[in-house]
Amino acid sequence: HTAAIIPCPFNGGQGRKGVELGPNRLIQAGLPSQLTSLGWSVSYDPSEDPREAVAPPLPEGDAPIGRMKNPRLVSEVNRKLMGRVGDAVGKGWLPVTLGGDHSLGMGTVAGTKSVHPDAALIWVDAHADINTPETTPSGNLHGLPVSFLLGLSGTDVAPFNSWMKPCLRPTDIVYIGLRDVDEGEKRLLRENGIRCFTMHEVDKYGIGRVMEMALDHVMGGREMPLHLSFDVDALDPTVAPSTGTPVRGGLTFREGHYITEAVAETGCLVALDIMRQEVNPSLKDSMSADETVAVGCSLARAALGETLL
Ligand code: DIR
Ligand code: MN
Ligand code: MN
Ligand code: MN
Repeated sequence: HTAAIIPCPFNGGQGRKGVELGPNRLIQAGLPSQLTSLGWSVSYDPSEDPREAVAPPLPEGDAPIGRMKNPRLVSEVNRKLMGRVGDAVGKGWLPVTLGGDHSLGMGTVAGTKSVHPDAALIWVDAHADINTPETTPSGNLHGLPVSFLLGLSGTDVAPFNSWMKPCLRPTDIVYIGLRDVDEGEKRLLRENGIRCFTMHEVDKYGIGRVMEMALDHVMGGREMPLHLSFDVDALDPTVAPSTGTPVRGGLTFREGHYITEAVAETGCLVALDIMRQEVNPSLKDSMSADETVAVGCSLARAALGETLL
């Protein structure tokens, strides 16, 4: 098996600096060699500067379009990322995309879907990231990737509609860990009948039963390609403190890892995103950054088959 590490130091989908430092920190922490130790052959080119992929030339500038901030930048970065993820999946490799903010989910999922149109998607997040250009309260595109993938009303807009075609059905996606969902998003989730396991369901059923139900829902017990997009802010801030919008009451360390372990057990994982470990370079925060980076690495290892025994 080959895992292709795709570092994506991108912060254009939201306003805070720091999220672009995550990928390099995971690599410095030894993620490539950790995956090698698990028996993967790892495709990763240290001589390639990942910053080039996230800084495309934008001759026409990047003024907001409607409420959307940095629309051309986010669009172009995701268009390229779709190609990279699609190439890897097409070769039978497992792309491990290291974000970067979660607007990148647009490109990663579209890349997986370009090869496996029937792929299931598990979105682990405190947030639903399903605002549309009309419902977004912030204009930050990290809050919109799922609506573009679904092709919800209002998403057929330039510059995205030149390359991004709706590729996800509402029955393909399941959420785990939600606890900070905007009013407009609640309506969209309801209207589209999307299955959500919020923190309430995690408390009620336990993570074991939640994973059974989640996998049943999107994969129906069948062998089906599976994409896991893991936003580190799904974890409780005590576990992953170094993230831009900490929301209390999140997944424990074990619950987060159980999700990735259960995904590994399916044997169906075809693409993995580890998004949004934000790293603040200031000394005061360096401990929490280290902890968060360590959790990002261990989640990736668990998803790629590391077991406790
Ligand atoms: C918020 C985004 N719902 C918005 N929040 C996220 O601005 O659309 N934070 N995704 O991580
Ligand atoms: Mn997210
Ligand atoms: Mn989030
Ligand atoms: Mn389905």
